[in-house]
Amino acid sequence: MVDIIGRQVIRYQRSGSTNEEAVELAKKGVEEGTVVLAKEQTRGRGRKERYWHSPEGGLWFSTVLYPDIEPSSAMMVTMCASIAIAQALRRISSVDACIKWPNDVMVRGKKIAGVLTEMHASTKGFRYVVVGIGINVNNPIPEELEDRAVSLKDVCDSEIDPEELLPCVLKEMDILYRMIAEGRYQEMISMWLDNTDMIGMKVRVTRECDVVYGQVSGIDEVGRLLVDVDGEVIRVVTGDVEVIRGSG
Ligand code: BT5
Repeated sequence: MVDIIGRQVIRYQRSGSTNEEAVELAKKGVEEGTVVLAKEQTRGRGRKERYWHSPEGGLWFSTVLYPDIEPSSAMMVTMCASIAIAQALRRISSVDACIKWPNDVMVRGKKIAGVLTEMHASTKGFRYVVVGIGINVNNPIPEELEDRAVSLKDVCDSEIDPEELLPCVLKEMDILYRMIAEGRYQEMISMWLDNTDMIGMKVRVTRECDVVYGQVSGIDEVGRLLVDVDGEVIRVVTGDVEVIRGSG
């Protein structure tokens, strides 16, 4: 039984983007925890308007939230989603899933899932937060993504019903979201750290203005990545972080 997340699930056969649908519902004040799911997306989105390949066979959905937290702690919501995915995947299929900052879930060094968080905040706080989750379950991975993406079917050698995975992810998210509401950020950070293998890895960080190289030393109290760059620890808020293979 869930408290908030997944109390209502709206299902589409096909949608442009479930995030787009969920944002529209959030603007109308739909019940918190409403999930919009599509079997197929025709305009699936990643961060920075990148595309998200989402044909039939995968699990593509978005959740509407109205968290009562400071906008500076927004990353907690994304963390809640990525931890939930990693834990659910392990629970349902025993795959070795780990999180790559900020929002990717990886299996065998390739991306199995991504999270896109879109929000509207004012000085008074959040009007809404929409958390979009895409998990490659049985969908084929196109050739151009084969070197960096993987599906659950590929790693398990058998098909898992996305509808079976959905309640597992929702249940995990529900527990973690309650932790956010109770201000248990430190516990969330510890769980995130338990689910990553990035600590100590050498990384390339592409920021808006430059590219820097360093070694991951942790994350801070609001989820920013800490990277040691020539003895100086920088905090990465946004940006793309690539692990330099062979490190760790
Ligand atoms: C993400 O962006 O990882 C966020 C993905 C969120 C998708 C969900 S599905 C439900 C909801 N509705 C939406 O429209 N979106 C959300 P980012 O970190 O920017 O990664 C995007 C990059 O991942 C692309 O540029 C590709 O290189 C790669 N990519 C595209 N499709 C992929 C897939 N199915 N699996 C793994 N990698 C993929």
